[in-house]
Amino acid sequence: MSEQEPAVNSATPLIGVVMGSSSDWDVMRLAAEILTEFSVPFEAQVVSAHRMPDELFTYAEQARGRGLRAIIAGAGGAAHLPGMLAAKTPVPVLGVPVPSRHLQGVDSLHSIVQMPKGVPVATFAIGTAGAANAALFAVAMLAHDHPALREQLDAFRARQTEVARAMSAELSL
Ligand code: RP5
Repeated sequence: MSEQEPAVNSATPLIGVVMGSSSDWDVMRLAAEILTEFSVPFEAQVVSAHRMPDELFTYAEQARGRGLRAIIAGAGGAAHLPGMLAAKTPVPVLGVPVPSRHLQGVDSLHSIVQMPKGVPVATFAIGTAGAANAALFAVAMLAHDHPALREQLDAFRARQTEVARAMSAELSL
């Protein structure tokens, strides 16, 4: 694990967080917050598939060489960003369906999850839960080579368990 401070757009990111628009950031920042909590170096940027196709290709083509271990890609509507990234890089792509104005993200989900056989995109839940879980999944992937992350993940889960156990005390008529 790098000793450097975690930050958006770290000099040596292990995880790329990309999205189709700055309007996706309210959702995708949940992924950034988890990566920050676990001190995983990452970068975050807008790479619109249909408005910046050249940049998308460049990003995907350079991802492995730059040392990215996973790309968390969020997009809404006809959400081709994760699939196109996956088509152009062997780096695992974790897709986050962003809620859309007219179809509430069901369109985003179907666009991302229905990849044809041969080019996988790991697809998460619509919205903030999906963004957070994609980051937790990325942490779990890194944890294999980083024992400290494994311990952090165990502690994270243990805290959740304690919170859930305490919930019974909140029940009342
Ligand atoms: C997609 O279109 C983006 O991922 C975003 O979810 C959606 C709307 O984009 P904006 O019109 O807000 O830029 O490409």
